[in-house]
Amino acid sequence: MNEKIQKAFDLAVEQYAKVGVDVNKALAQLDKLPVSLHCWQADDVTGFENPDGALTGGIQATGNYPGKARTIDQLRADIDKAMSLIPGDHRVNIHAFYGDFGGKLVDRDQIEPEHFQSWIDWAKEKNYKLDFNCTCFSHSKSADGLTLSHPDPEIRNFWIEHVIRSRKIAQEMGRQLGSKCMHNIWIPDGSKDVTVNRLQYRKNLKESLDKIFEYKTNDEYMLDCIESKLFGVGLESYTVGSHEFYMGYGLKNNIVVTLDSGHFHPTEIISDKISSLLLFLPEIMLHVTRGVRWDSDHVVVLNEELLAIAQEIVRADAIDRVHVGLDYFDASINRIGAYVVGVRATQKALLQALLEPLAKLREYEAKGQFFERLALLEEAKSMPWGAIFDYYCASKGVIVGESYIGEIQKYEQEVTLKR
Ligand code: RNT
Ligand code: ZN
Repeated sequence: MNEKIQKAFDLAVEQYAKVGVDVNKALAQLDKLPVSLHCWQADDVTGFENPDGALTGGIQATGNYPGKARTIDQLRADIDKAMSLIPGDHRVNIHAFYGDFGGKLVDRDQIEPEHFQSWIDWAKEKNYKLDFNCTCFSHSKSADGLTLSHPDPEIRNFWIEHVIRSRKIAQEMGRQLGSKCMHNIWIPDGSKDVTVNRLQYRKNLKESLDKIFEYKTNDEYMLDCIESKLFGVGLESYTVGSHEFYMGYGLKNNIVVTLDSGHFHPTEIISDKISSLLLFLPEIMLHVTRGVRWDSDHVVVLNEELLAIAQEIVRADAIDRVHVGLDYFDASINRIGAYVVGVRATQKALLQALLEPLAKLREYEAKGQFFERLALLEEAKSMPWGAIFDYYCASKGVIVGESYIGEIQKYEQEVTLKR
């Protein structure tokens, strides 16, 4: 351990002890908080089913930065590189159209666990755990913006089959890796303009989900999650799977609700939703992203809402019940850098939350000492959590501070720019 890092850490530990915070305990908790890295940042949500296929479904990756991953090996190498610059053990979140199809066209209603075996083997080798998603977009059968809520029962059945198969794959991932795989269902369904029969599409979606969940999976291996949305690009006027829809469905059927921080009105935050959902659902899933003016999926940075999300998880004693995944796709900057910035920001937020003088704050609050609570919250902001994060990185053998920029530049020169 570098002497200066150790010294700064020791001083910080003393300072935290004064406000009743046990730094080593906080670090042990941080270690138990994996972040799920979304595989789709490395290739602008292209997947391997059809490398020339256009991204549809009302989501967009803007930018044309060179070096995107075009093969499974490239994508895995990029994730490995990002992981090497992130302290701790983490998860990788895979979408169904990233299967290892060996150049063959395997349609969505044909995918099998075998198409994901090489992902599982890679994860085993690298000590990652996996999460999974069905892919209900970028496909000819979703071209009109409708999938599970489609008026045509044949199209609905196609997507039902796809989602059931995806759930089986998730279950196999969880079984082989010995860690519950979170399987997320997000569909783009909606319409560009005024929709009259809003009820009918939602009925269709409800029935499709009922059929999907008729197939029972093993909760130890996988958990289903359902993700709502406010609107999509080109689907601005109506979204079938709205927040109310999925919250209702999730609460009624005991299915995990995914809160994506970009899927609400621009001033609406997800941090304050966590404690409510936790009272009614056993677990929740987060998709952490950064919207700028709209659901733009910018790289996550350490801002007020990210910190508030982390604080809510910790303050609600829910680190075992809230799954943190990232979900952004910025094609305008170095994509590996985008991963590292986002994960490190998330970990910094979680660490700050774990280092909060919570016992004292709770005590002040319970006694109605609100000036004291405010003052301590303000002081906590400038406590030396940075020294603790540096120590955490160093103790995990990961580059400390901004020096990782050079590592990414080197990888760019040696690898991604040569693609
Ligand atoms: C889209 C949703 C969804 C996707 C991924 C690719 O708005 O956020 O989670 O980003 O499934
Ligand atoms: Zn999402």
